[in-house]
Amino acid sequence: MTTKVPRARLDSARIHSETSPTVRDALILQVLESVSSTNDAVLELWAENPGALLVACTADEQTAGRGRLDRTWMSPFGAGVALSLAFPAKAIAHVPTLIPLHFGVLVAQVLEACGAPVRLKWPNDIVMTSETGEIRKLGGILATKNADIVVVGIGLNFSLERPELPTETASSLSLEGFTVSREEFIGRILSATSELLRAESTDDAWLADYVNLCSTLEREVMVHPADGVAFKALATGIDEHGGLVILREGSQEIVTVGDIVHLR
Ligand code: BT5
Repeated sequence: MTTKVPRARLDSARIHSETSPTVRDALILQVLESVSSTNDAVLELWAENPGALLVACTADEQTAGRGRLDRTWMSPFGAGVALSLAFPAKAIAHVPTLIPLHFGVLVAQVLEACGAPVRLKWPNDIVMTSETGEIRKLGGILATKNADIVVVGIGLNFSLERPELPTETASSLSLEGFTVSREEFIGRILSATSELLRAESTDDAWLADYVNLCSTLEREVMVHPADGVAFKALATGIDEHGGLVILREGSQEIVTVGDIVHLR
């Protein structure tokens, strides 16, 4: 019989020590044991801290984590990162549809620095790809923007085991052979976010990084529009608003909302 070692709680002091000194002064960070959704908790924290540049909430477990279109996001205790960031909408020039793409790039760059090279699947998935092109989902991003505030939620599987994963195509960093500290990841994401907000840049050079990291391009895909019938197409690019450029029966179209299945 094997006895399982209980999973450790997030170490708040370690997260702080992993952030760069410039972030520490501007950051309000809440580390919770359990919460319904960090995207909701971060809004409460934001309301209590008017004027903050960056407010963040993370939790060891979410009991009602959300994906896009009100889908469920599984966050079993101590096995992943559920992290939500809130910052003033005026601190970022992007149109809302670009925000999850840009944070996808930050997540991929941070994971690369932590020794785990991942790729991105349009629009908001953090994935690993096999040599045969098979995709395994490790995480996702859920971003909302209104006139005053942007909330970016990042969900990432660190040590989830196979039975804990909701689909056959889901995976975790540990199942893929990578050991990454959750605290280091969170600390680095907070630092990268603060740098992005301080830069006040309208430069979209990062979009080239997205294109390089995106495993969806130059592939045949099945497009499942949010409100329509699925169809096959070739994914060829990303437009300036973060839409997926596709060739459908020889004509170019842009997909703005929906799900993509990679065919080969
Ligand atoms: C996403 O949605 O991938 C965005 C996930 C964002 C989660 C974060 S966690 C912190 C913050 N607080 C929240 O409440 N949410 C954010 P979407 O593309 O709609 O994918 C959702 C689908 O992924 C589900 O329908 C499942 O099929 C699958 N899924 C759910 N949990 C998963 C997990 N842990 N790993 C891999 N796939 C998962």
